[in-house]
Amino acid sequence: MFYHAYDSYLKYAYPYDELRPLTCDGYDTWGSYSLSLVDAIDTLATLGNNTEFARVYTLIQNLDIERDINVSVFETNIRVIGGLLSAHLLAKRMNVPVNATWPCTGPLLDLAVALANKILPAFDTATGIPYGTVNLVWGVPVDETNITCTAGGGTFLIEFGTLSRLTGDPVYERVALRALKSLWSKRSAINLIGNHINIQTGAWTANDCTIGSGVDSYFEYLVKGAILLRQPDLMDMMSVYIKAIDKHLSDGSGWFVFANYEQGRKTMPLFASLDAFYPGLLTLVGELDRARETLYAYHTMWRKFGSMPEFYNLVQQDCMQGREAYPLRPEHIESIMYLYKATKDDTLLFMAADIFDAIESCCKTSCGYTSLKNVKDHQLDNRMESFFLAETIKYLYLIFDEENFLHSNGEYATEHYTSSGSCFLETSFVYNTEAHPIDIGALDCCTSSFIKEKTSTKVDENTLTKEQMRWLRDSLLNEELNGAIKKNFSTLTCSALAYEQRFSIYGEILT
Ligand code: DMJ
Repeated sequence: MFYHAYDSYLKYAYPYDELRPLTCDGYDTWGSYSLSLVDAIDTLATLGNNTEFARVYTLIQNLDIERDINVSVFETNIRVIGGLLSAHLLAKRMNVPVNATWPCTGPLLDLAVALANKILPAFDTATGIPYGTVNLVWGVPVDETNITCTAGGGTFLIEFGTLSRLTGDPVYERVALRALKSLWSKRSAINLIGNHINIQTGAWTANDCTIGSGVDSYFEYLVKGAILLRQPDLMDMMSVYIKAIDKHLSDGSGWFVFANYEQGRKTMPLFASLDAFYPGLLTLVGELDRARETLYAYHTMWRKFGSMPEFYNLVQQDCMQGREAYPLRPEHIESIMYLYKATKDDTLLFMAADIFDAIESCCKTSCGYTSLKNVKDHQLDNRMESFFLAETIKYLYLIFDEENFLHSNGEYATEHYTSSGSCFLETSFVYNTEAHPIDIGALDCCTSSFIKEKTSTKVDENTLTKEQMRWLRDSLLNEELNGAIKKNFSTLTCSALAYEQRFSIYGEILT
């Protein structure tokens, strides 16, 4: 499956962002980054393809990011910066020559930093929640909207935390945390949040709370940020949200619907395909029975359609009109992977096989795999989003490759020697929301080198900014917490809908 999709992209679409699998050509979608290549490079590592990984590793170092083009801050972060960071961290395992200061330096890390610097101006808002778009040359466009979705504001900590911990520059982690915490501060008295927010005033402009579309990866990054950066307070926040979600969004039988964030009144009886990441999140926080209940409910949807519609009305028992598509999304398979990893329940393998078979028989074309326009008649669309290579296939593969290095849960490690001592890599990975794995050990490796370097030169307050000193102290504290937090959590997802489309679905738009 992977090579049919990937080779077709290379043959028909590269250097465009995406493949069109019906017309067998390519086009740019998210910023002319050759996006599918950047999104797919770590899937090559997952499959153990050293030669192709090395070829792509060299190729993407030349990505031109000095272009007068408007790009999505969210998508650039999760797909491009996430992909670059992951490839950077996997380079040594894939036998790409790295220098003595790797993983704290490297060409793809430099590129990720340069790209992050291009989107940093987006965070300069009254709330700290970023704008949705930047121009790679000019910064935030003058006419850029002040409205962003919750996920668009709160899905940066994995990538930006990684940048800070690898480079020693706290600015990235700081802005990402500020945005996350700013969203937290806007929760209602019943601990729910809205769907879209004004980033200058902090007022919610779409009042429906959901676990999925427009919100999903905000929740995901609280959990994964807590794990990756050892910040228990983020996990505490998610615990509060989980209770409120259970109370107000749950229908009591595994499904979650939309509810008004202030009163908790249920507003729309809709399932959205992005909801399907949630059993994975419940697995990560140790709620296995509840994860299973919801995942089984969602699998009935898969069995009904041989795919999942973008939106389904649980009362009418039908797809929402105009939202019947299946764009090859990964969320359901992602949750299956987490739950299987945690339980080894064979039933989940059969579910994964269902998904593989359906995609193989319904979505395969002579030049790739294509989205379904309508899950009811399996009419084909002409799009293979890059996340099919980055996520859907990776998670599917990982379910059936139980010995894969990415499954490491601390029982395996490789020792890495640096000028400040040795550290351990590949003990455990956290996936960003685009399924790009981040090696937790690499962050510790660079953080401790940075700390040793700074402390051995007897840093006085004058050589570091206050912010750097605070960050250093926090990092040292986190090092201590390192041993204390033993839970093995690990994954998961922002929707790729245009804002206008979202506005048309969510009932309550305030301006
Ligand atoms: C991906 O880009 C990411 O998983 C994101 O968080 C949600 N949308 C797609 C997959 O559905």
